[in-house]
Amino acid sequence: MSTHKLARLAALVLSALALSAIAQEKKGVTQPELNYQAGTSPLASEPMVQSTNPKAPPMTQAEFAAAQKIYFERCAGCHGVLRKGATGKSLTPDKTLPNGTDYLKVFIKYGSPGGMPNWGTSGELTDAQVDLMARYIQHEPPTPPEWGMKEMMASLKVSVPPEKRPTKQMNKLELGNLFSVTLRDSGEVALIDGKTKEIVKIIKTGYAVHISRMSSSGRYLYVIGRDARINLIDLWMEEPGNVAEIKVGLEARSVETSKFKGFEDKLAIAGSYWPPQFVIMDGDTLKPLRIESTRGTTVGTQEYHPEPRVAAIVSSHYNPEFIVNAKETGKILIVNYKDLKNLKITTIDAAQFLHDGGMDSTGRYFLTAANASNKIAVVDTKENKLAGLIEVGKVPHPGRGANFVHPKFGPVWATSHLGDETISIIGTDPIKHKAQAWKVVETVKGQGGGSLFIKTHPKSTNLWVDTPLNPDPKLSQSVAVFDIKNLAKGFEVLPIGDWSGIKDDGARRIVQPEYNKAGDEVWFSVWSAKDKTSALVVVDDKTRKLKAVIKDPRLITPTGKFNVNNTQHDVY
Ligand code: DHE
Repeated sequence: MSTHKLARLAALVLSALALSAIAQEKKGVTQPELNYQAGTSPLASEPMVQSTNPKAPPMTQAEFAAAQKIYFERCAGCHGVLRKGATGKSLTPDKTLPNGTDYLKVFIKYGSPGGMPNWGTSGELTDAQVDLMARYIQHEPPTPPEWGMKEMMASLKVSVPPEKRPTKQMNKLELGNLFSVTLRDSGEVALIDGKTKEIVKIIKTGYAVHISRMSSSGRYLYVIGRDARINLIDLWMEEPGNVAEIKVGLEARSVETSKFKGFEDKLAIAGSYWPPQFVIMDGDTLKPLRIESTRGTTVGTQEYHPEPRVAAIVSSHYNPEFIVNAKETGKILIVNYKDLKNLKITTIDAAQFLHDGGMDSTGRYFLTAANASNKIAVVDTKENKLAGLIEVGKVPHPGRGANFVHPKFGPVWATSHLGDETISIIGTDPIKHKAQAWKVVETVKGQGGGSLFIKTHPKSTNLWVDTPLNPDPKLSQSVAVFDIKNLAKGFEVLPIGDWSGIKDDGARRIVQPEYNKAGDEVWFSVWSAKDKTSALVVVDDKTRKLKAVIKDPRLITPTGKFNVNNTQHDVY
């Protein structure tokens, strides 16, 4: 190596060490937060073609395969499947080759305050693996296979055809108060009776199951796994169970159903991370009808992006339309499902890195986080226009958000943040509170950063804010609750982790408040690793006192909980 190169490298190591120290001190970019973004992709086990770049350092096929696995388990969540960049930087050979192996090794080992984890010094990767990854990213990124109509049809299984299904509810369950609970690491959902708190049934679903959504009537439950498998569960059967399943891609997060008058229970839609596309299906069989790619140009600089992942999807109540977030391009697609042969899509420019979101209390406006842009975009689903683009705190993460009536500013919607402790409250009434509409009317401070979900209910005056990804266990194992009538008073902290009675050394992260149908109970997941005890804790909403603890060896890694009635009617 030349003296010049050596000097450059020495300077880089020194600055990387300094930056890494700053990064660790810097509030907001915590290790759990980074790990959350860099979640494991099921693509790690997909066979892909190795294309070798002769200018890049040599790699054997075995080395390439090992590096590819690490890439999809640790890096793809931020840098993208094709390494074109998402919330992390682009890592294509035109960028990585000029830097060279030694330079790249420093970044991989020590990280950067921009958000790159210190994979080497944290002990997550050995020096040999750091070297492997530095060489790997100088080669052409391998491309996973596409997944079109042929593959979808081959994966479709309709185990109980519609004509063999009951014509009325055959069980005695109070379906509106049933909860579908994600058992993340066992690839299952638990159906739990809201009144008795008993597990009605555990149903096998996709790998690292992600969310549940309801059909318009509340009869069908749709569950999607990260492996893009959708399970259709009929809640009317004597014993609710799977009636159809399909694999819509290789990796996915979102599923939704048609809710417009005349289309109730008729259609379903799923969006995938890979391939970057969405598919509209028959609501009662999951038969794919129309696949549409999201590949295209980004908002602002209008550069081509090869893999805009599909994030949240909601269903319009005003038009026969689905509202689809294309994450990397920052575009919100309003897909009219009335005529699938002559598909009409309205494209709304929002901001990059669209993620999760929900409706306002009237069901007309969709408020969604452009998370790494620190913005909330508002879409008017009646007029199909962008109603606002609002600067909020650092990395908003609302889930579906929280709607309530602010004592001074009228109807509002709130989000908490992954990257700071604030809660941004946004006015949502453009008629009676025009001056405040689509503006942050108040910002309050919660317990800390690392929040994922915020929740209230129309019948409640409590606003619950979780902090499961905060590095301080005191915060990640408890929840903050505000009084909506007096937000300035600050919050009370409830030690949900302690209330669960779990004594082993599990993480006991408290995640995702979810109300029961009546709005007088809030359910929390106490989320520990799959070999540790987890639980659900139910709190009385009025008294804020412990009401019940649901513990069962089958409750492995519970995370999201979806009350049938609240999910069906967008109550949050
Ligand atoms: Fe989620 C919703 C993507 C990690 C629990 N998550 C969503 C949505 C998206 C998404 C796009 C919105 C779906 C919709 O409304 O149509 N989630 C991702 C990721 O890409 C990410 C960051 C990394 C990954 O590897 O998947 C990720 N999510 C997580 C978790 O680690 C969580 C906390 C635990 C788990 O079960 O995996 C988690 N995500 C949830 C939950 C919702 C969700 C509970 C639905 C919230 C709601 O109230 O609707």
